Amino acid sequence: MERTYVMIKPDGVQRNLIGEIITRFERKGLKIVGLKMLQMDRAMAEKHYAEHTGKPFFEGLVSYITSGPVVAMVLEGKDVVATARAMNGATNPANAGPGTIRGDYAIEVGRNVIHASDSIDSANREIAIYFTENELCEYKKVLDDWIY
Ligand code: 3AN
Repeated sequence: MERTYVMIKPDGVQRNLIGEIITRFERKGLKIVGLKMLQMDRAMAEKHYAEHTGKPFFEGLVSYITSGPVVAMVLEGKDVVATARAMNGATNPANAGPGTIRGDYAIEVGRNVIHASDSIDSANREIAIYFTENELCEYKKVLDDWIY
């Protein structure tokens, strides 16, 4: 089953949105197979955002993402990479539709509350940054036959 990496960024934690955001993914029917809170350091941030190294917003991005704890999770389900991206909304909250997490809770692109992997390859790379194999849970829910 497909997996993706989702992270509630420091502003989401500071604004008491952890429960609200996790609830959205649970109610959608996606399965949480990994979950923890952590404080990212600079090395971790540079690894996560390696593709943005050298961009004008890179330093601001690193200091934002390391400014406080984040909530890291791995979600599993059919087409979960695309589904989590759609639920998050556009990177710039100004372009994120109502009903999406960024559309409902964010204004600034530099404070956009949530991250989700943009491809299966990115998901595999990002999951390995944050979770060891034994921190991810394989389990079956009684309703697995019709809900993920
Ligand atoms: P997404 O998180 O939607 O995949 P990316 O990967 O293009 O978007 O960007 C990663 C993060 O970098 C964004 N979530 C946002 O916090 C930040 N970011 C992207 N573009 C900008 C920008 N133009 N100005 C400030 N921050 C940006």
